[in-house]
Parts: sequence; C-alpha cells; structure tokens
Amino acid sequence: MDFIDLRSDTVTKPTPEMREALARAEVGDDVYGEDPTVNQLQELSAEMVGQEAGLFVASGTMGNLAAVLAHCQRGDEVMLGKFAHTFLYEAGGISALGGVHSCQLPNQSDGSIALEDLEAGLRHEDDHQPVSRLIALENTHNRCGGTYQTPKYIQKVVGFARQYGLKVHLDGARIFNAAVAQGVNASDLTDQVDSVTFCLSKGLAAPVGSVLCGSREFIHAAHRIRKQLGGGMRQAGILAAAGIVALRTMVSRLKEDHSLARKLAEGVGALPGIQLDSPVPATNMVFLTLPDEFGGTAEEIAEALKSKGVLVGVSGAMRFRLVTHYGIEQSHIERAVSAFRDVLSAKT
Ligand code: TLP
Repeated sequence: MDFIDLRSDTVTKPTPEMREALARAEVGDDVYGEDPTVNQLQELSAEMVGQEAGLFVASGTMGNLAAVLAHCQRGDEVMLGKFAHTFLYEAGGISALGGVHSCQLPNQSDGSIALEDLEAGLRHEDDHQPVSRLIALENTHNRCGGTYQTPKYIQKVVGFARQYGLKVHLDGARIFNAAVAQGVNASDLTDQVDSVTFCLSKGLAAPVGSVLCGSREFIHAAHRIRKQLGGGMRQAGILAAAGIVALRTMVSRLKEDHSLARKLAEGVGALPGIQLDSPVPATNMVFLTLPDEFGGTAEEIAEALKSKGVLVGVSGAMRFRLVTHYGIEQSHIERAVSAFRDVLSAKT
C-alpha cells in the first residue's frame, strides 16, 4: 500500500536535484577539513543564520549535544523547557555523556520560556548549587505544537543571558519553518544567539545531517567534541551536496506545508470528538486529542488509520501528531481526513 506518512517530516526523501548533486559532489577527507562540498555547506549555513562558522553533523541530536558540551563543563547547568526536545527525546545525552545538569522550566504555549521563570531558575554563587551556564531554546517548538517564537523574544532572552554571563543555544531543528511562518529571515531569529543547530533532513528533505553554527572559536571547540562523539566523517561531501540543494531550493516551499497543515486541521477539527491543540497550526504540525470515551488506545487508533493507508504519530494517551512535508499534497489531506472520519465513526 502507498502510505500517506504524516508521522514526521523526517520521512521526506531527497529530491531529484539532490540525487543528482550528490552523485556529482566533489569530495575529500573532511576530518582533514579537505572536503570542498562540506566546507561550502558549512559556509552557506553560517551565512544563512548570521553566524561566523558552521559544522556539519550527523543529526540534530549530535548538533545539540556537541553545543551543550562545548558551552558547559561537567556539573554546569543548562536551563531549558520541560518539553524541550533536548530534555525529552535525546536519550539524556547531555547528562549521560556530558555530566551536564538540567534545570527544567515551564514552557509557555508558544514554546517560549518566560523571563521570570529564567530568573527564578538562576543559581547563585554557592558551593551547594550547580553553575548556571547556558539557556537552551527551541524554535519551532516540537512538543508545543510546531509553534514559533519571534525575533523580539529571542532578543530578550539573549539580553537576559548577557546580563548574567550565560550563553544561549538554539535548537533550531525547524528554524526555517519558524522564519517562513513569520515572514522573516532565519538570521533574524539566530544571529544573536551563541549557537544554533538546524536540520537539513526534516522539512528541507535532505537525506542526512544537521549544521551547528556559532562563532569561529565555538565551532573550533565543537569540532573536537564531534570527533569525541565519533562524528568525524570522511567523504561527507556526498551528503553535504544534498544539504546545499536543500538550503537553496527547499526553504521557501515550507509555506506549502504550513498551508496544508491548516487544511488538515480544518478537516479533522470538524470531525466530532476531535480536539485540536490549536485550530490554526503555526507551522507544519497538527496535534489532536480524542476523548477517553473512544475506548481503546492511541496505538489501536493509529493501527486502524494505518489499515486505511494513513500513518500518524502517537504522542500521548489519545494524543496524535500529524506533520505535513514535501511529498504531501492536497489530495493526501483529503484522504487523511476521510480515514479519520471512517475510523472514528466505526468506533461510535
Ligand atoms: N525530532 C523527531 C523525533 O525525534 C521526535 C521528530 O520526528 O520530530 N530538535 C527537534 C526540535 C526535533 O524535532 C528533533 C527530531 C531533533 C532536535 C533531533 O533531530 P535528529 O532526529 O536529526 O537527531
């Protein structure tokens, strides 16, 4: 069966132009810094997010981990939201591998962390306490519904961080979704922070990879950590070539994903019993909950949808995540809505 896969934008497959570019890529040994295509991707990335330098890494998880390890010593503390991807879904890497303590603060509905909460989370000069070193933000915010934060908010957090001598890392896995949704440049959201990771392999559809960007000095430190993590790649230009095409050709089309997410929300939101987190999704994610009366489990509902050709993500007891992306079209949205209609009406 040909599935309509709404589980994540990570399922996107490379475009024909990417396949051509990776076949033709000029390569070298990137551990020696000699892969011209990797170097080109890193320069382009840094320029697009308004930072001095970039580092091609295997994944968003590796980018965030290398960043936290480059900013923090063992026993230091990172302040992040309790729904942060780095806290919930990165296998505890920052504490397991870096010995970095986390201070988990409430996330507002748009994924931001209130300045009062940051203030309350600050540690003081006291041997009993860890040292506050870093604030980690996430934009768009996955668990909060693909919501975004504005340049003004980021600027406020950076101002706060400067006041207390803290660094700011941004998990910008979907930073281009955040930028396109607000009609701003990605750099408006990233040029103030100390480091930013963004992913090539989500909505931008490249097969592999993320880029960590920051100052030259920071990237020098992160480069060593990437090596420690086993992430020094060799002729990685094969992968980087697809990333370059992703950055050049796939950013502006993200608005189509956002518009299809709104249509999907409209369609499923009109079905009886479905509760949307937000009637108008901010970017490319639709989160919905079914009332307990439906009986059974979210996994059973997901299985029933699968038997109708639609794959969805389960993100809690009767909570689902549907993500639009390259390869999803209007006709798929209609089929997904009718699969939900059928499955729910069979249950009632
Ligand atoms: N998110 C994946 C899953 O891990 C949940 C997804 O399907 O959304 N930051 C954010 C905000 C992310 O959403 C993800 C991936 C990452 C970091 C990690 O990226 P990868 O998967 O490349 O390690």
